[in-house]
Amino acid sequence: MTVSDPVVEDVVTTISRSATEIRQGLIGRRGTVEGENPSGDTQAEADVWADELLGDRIAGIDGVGQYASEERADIVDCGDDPAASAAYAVAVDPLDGSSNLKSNNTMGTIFGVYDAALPARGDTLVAAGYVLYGPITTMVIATDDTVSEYELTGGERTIVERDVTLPAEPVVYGFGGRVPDWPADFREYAREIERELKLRYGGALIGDVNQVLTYGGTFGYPALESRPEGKLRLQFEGNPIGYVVEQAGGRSSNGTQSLLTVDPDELHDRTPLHVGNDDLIDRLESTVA
Ligand code: AFP
Repeated sequence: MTVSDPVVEDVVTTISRSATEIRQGLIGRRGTVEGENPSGDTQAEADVWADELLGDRIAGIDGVGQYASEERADIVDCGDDPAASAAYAVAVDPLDGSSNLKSNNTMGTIFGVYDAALPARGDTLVAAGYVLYGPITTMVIATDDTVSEYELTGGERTIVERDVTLPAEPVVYGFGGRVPDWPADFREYAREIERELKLRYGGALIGDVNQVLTYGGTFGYPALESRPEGKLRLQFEGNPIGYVVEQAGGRSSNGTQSLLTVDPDELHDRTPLHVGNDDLIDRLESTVA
């Protein structure tokens, strides 16, 4: 099943076809490189390699005017006229959860296709999604029409579920950061949720969010006492994941508002990130607001 917008379809196909290569390329690239990414995080060899691979391919797509990555300080202007009104901007987290490489746990590739120059609000997204490197490689693609899930084999994608929606009854939760570093109001909310749902936290946003999309519940990486701006990046993680979950009938929040309505200042802005069933996010906002 293809996406109706031909440029978005090209982006999605480029990522899905690269995913098989990325998964294979993780072998032998599990070490870290000198230096840090623009957010100050340690980089795995695979982070840099996946970014170079995806950057070259996505920047070459007609209709893409900008490429930006969690691993690069600056935006890459692509094509003849990057500022062309018809041009989309593609933001990518090439390898989300790369610290899971060492422990051989789930990881992902996250993408967002913005109909605006970066840094952009999440409500300018026309498509977003992720590849999940789990026991099998799957891909979730959200557009303004629907959310679909695919299995990826041999560079091709096979639809496994159309119109993916968050299950009405929440089952799982996962919260990042350390408990002593959670603000008191979030700790109060977390204590309630812990008594109601099952803990599922794997250390990679994509793996944890995919559990919420599959079983219902909530994932959060809250504002911390030591880091009130949160850990996760708005352009590369918050907006794309917020878009997917909202398109699937759930909600996203930075603690006070939908992630998709946050006005960005900088390309690598961080944000508190909460996604999941409506009533769980409503309860979060009423507790921490
Ligand atoms: P890495 O890409 O450095 O592994 O970070 C993964 C991540 O950005 C996101 O995927 C996780 O939800 C979150 O960080 C995990 O953070 P903690 O290591 O603090 O639990």
